[in-house]
Amino acid sequence: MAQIEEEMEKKGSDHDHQHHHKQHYKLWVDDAWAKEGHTMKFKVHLNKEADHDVKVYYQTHSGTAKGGKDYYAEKDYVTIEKGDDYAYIYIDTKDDHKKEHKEYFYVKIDEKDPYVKVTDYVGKGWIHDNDGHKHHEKYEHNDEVWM
Ligand SMILES: [Ca+2]
Ligand SMILES: [Ca+2]
Repeated sequence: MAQIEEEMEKKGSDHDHQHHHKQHYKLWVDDAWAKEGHTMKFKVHLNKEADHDVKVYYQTHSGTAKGGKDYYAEKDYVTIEKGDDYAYIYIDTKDDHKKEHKEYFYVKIDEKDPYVKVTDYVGKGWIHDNDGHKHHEKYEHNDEVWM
């Protein structure tokens, strides 16, 4: 028991010490995926609840998926509100009616808030094509193709 109490006291004093300064945060962004034509949701995390509104600046970067062709390129910011520890970045993908492989693009976080340290600033977003299946269905419904 005495040991635990001692331990708690130690933690308590560390905690007090931190409160002499403004809190600092770690921030990271998850990967994401969406069906073509749907909205991609990238989750942005803080390691603890924000004590002020944290603005997160981001922009999209093309991979095999190209801005304007496969998704709508963005340069914007999202706010993690005071009391929250996450927010979502929404990027719309484009339905192009072409049969394709899975394509990807990125969102990259710019470090702008002085109390935030970004530990993973790249989210990779996969677009799952929705045109292959239709093509396949056409064959299934037309037996003559197979004869
Ligand atoms: Ca596409
Ligand atoms: Ca497509």
